[in-house]
Amino acid sequence: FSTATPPTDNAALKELLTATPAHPNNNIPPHITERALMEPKLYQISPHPLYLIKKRIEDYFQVVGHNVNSDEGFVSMDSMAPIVTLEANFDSLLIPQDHVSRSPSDTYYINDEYLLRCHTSAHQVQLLKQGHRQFLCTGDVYRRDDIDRSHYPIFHQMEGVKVFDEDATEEQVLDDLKATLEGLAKHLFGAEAECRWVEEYFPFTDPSLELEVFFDGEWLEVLGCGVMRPEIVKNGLGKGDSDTLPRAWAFGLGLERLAMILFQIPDIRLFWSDDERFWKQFSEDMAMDGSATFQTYSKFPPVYKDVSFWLKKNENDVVTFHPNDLLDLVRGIAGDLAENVEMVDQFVNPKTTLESQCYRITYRSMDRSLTNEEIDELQENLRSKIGSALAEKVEL
Ligand code: FA5
Ligand code: MG
Repeated sequence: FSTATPPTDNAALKELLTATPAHPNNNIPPHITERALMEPKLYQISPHPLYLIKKRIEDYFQVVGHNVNSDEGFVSMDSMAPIVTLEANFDSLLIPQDHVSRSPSDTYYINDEYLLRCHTSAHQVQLLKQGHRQFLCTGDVYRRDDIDRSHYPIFHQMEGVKVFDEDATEEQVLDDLKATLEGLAKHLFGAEAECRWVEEYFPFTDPSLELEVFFDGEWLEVLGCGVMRPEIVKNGLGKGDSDTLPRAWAFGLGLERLAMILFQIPDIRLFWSDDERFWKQFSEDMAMDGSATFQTYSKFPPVYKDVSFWLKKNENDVVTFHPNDLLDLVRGIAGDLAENVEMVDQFVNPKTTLESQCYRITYRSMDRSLTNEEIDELQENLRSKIGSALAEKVEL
């Protein structure tokens, strides 16, 4: 196990993120670096909806203090830097070497030791080791992921962990977890909200579940949770050789998803808006009660553009292109004008066995009408970036 400790202050973060030449493993584009260095975090700015939802959740858990150590009640941690070791993000959670979340197509690596955390679970063991037994931990997390209205490469999670007495059974812990989170859903959305449990798999919990809430015509996944694997709890509690199995539950929830449901925010990009038509709809008193419905101030027309290319094979006859390679380019060029990207066509040439894929990009601004010229320019830019940055992986 590595003993490296990640930097905690912003200057050290910046140095690591912008080191030149970048480590060969570094796959972090500039638009991600920029946001990783942003201070304060969105959930620290009143009355941003992420600030409001975080306060409401802390209210439900009757948080006794922030960034402190306490024997009683839940403590809320919200200023842990987003750079963590591979050990913290994966190994300490028993995530196997071949798990897809370790792949550079899914996770943003800085070098072979550090990455941008892909979940707040990266802090579970660390916080247990510091002596915390009931805590919430909020932070910005990073993933190479889909482009649509509920996915964004930087989003915010809140982790919750509760350790039980040695004599608690797995069933008691699971029942407590479900009751706690069902209570949270009611606290946030009222008794009428439609929720359902879905069985899941996480390497670090067993059993594992996800909670979905019905929103805007579809089931939206809001959190993952489960009974922590005893080996992980043992490691965190420092009880390496005791015979009894320590029990704890853990959950990781998506703050954007919960805020979208609570305030009826239709698109995840809105959280990054600096438009006053967005900001003026929220106020500090909404942290405590009343549910407000967000008034969409615009639904400007979308512009659709398709791009298609052949997937090249490397010397071992394997395709190296991953759709997330394209999505990073789209985000880098179009920023928040990119609303959705989906593959609309796929074709394999029987003679060459090469595959071609066609992607449809939906461009739309949340604040204004787009002109054809500006989108043509973005699309042209994208094509040329595909030709250069992905030259080894695809052919236009
Ligand atoms: C996890 O990240 C686990 N660490 C959660 C967990 C914690 C399980 C503790 C067990 C114990 P998952 O990948 O499903 O799980 O993400 C958790 C939540 O983050 C999702 O339910 C969703 O609400 C949110 N989320 C995931 N990806 C995105 C994204 N790209 N944009 C916005 N929100 C996202
Ligand atoms: Mg999930």
